[in-house]
Amino acid sequence: MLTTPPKDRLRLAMQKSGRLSADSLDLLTRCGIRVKMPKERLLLHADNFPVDVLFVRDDDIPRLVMDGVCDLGLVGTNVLEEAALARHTSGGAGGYLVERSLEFGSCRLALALPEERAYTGLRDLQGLRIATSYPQLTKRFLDEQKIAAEVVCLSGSVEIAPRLGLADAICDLVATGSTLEANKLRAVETVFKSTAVLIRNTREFSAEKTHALEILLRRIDGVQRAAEAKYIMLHAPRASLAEIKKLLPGSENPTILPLAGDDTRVALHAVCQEAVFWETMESLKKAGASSILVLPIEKMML
Ligand code: PRT
Ligand code: ZN
Repeated sequence: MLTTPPKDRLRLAMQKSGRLSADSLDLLTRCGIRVKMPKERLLLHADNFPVDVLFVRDDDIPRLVMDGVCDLGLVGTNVLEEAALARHTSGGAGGYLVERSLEFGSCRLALALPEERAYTGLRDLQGLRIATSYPQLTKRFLDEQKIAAEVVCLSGSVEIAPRLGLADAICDLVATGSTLEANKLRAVETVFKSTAVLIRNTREFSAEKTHALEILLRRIDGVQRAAEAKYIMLHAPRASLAEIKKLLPGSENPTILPLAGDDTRVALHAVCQEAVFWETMESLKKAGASSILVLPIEKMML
């Protein structure tokens, strides 16, 4: 039985096995925190950072954080908002704060109808039976849109509900859309856009935990900044430097170095804060750049 986390170590809840687990663990690794994947164990201690990781089902994460059993959690906003709405409806206490939005776990909760069913607008949802694992988010959307429809709650395999005659429509998570397609369904409305987030309990942390969280957040920011950022190196005619600098996405003050034995050309090094696409490289080449190298950046602290 788990009780309140210790005063000097953060307790972080993350998904044990599922769509968020590899990315969650990868985020910790990239933040320099060593946690070995569990075999049987529920709670693991990082050996080089004051954090203990609790591996659980994603649905349990909001409650564990709101109740203070864990200080932090990595969870999708779909699960978080659904749990928060349910808690609000039942009058439960306990709060959370979103510390960071993360660059994984993106999906949307969408209303979908059988392909053959005509759809001209929200009014066509009136009076339908809608199957979902997200009754709170679905009901909120329907209420906001003033649609009277019946919400049927299913815990899984929602996409087969129309075929089984259990519902007329579904409200389920969509990422690529291939599950809908395979089940001859088509998304007609987006109910909620979701991404993974890092949340914390709202109670005041001890000085040790506050300090550890500050370091963790700084590292997460560094990891997220570095994910898109690239280090770019190229050779360019001196005469085209102004044009070339304008083409570099999100870069300030590049370093310009002379090239041995060539007075007309220089080497340019720059950190680009945004992604460098092939199109950008092609434009650079057109502007006279050559030997263009784009390198990943592992960590960044500004
Ligand atoms: O066992 P546990 O309860 O922990 O896991 P789970 O089975 O409830 O969740 P899991 O691992 O499937 O998803 C965890 C979280 O990942 C979700 O709560 C979302 O925040 C996020 N996520 C991102 C997704 C998807 N993308 C996603 N595509 N969760 C589920 N799906 C499912 C969706 O339900 C549908 O069945 O994938 C299918 C649709 O995918 P596409 O690509 O075919 O559109
Ligand atoms: Zn789940």
